[in-house]
Amino acid sequence: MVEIAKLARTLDNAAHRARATRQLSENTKYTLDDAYDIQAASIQRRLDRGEKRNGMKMGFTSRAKMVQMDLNDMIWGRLTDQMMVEDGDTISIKNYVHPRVEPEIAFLLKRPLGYPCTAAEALSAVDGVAAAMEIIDSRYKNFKFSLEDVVADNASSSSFVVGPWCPPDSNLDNLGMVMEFNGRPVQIGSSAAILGHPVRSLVAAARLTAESGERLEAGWIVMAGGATAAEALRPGVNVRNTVEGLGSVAFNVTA
Ligand code: OOG
Ligand code: MG
Repeated sequence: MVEIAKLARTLDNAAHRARATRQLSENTKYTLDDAYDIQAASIQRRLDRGEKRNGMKMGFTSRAKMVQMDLNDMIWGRLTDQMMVEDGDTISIKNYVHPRVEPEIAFLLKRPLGYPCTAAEALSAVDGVAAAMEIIDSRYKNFKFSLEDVVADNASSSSFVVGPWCPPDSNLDNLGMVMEFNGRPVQIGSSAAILGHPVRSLVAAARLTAESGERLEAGWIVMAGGATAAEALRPGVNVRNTVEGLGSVAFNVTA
């Protein structure tokens, strides 16, 4: 028997205290289904502390990310209101273990989205699209993990920041994306890196949530996944992601 609650507590504590922990798979044999159960239980602890669920994130939807982390399967995680950083705000590196940032695109849903759905149906549930960034912060030492380990650890999700919402019918096809540290480009990519088109990530998000017995809800944000490899954060950087036609989103990092 895999001790779901105990493993969930280990990861929740590691996130809460910003202290790295060993990969669960070093001591425990568990399946991918167990991993999603551990994730759900660890997020439930956050909800029990008063956080509110407000979306979901997709992971490994681009080749750049799969290559960087040496994993080839799409994964997903859960977002809460506490994870949200306001556009332009400052985060303290102290609250993280070893954070990295990646340029993304976010969707805001105006109505629930079940599965099956076509790309057009998915887009008809969208209220806005925006330039976004995800701050990932694996709770495992050295940012190293198996597929099960990273799924249990809420797909490394730690924080996310979303720029001004643009109209839902904005073109998302092959948009240039530039992520800068203090005005210097550190990652350059295209929205096409995200499964060929970010709406495919939204459809996949609907499918994966449905498969786990949940549903994408009205008001939720869906993060489509990093278009490029992630960059390590350090104090003193201003981080900006600019997406062609969608504008930009930024935050600052202090010690
Ligand atoms: C896992 C999370 C992947 C993405 O956008 O592909 C992810 C990780 O790289 O630690 O968030
Ligand atoms: Mg991501």
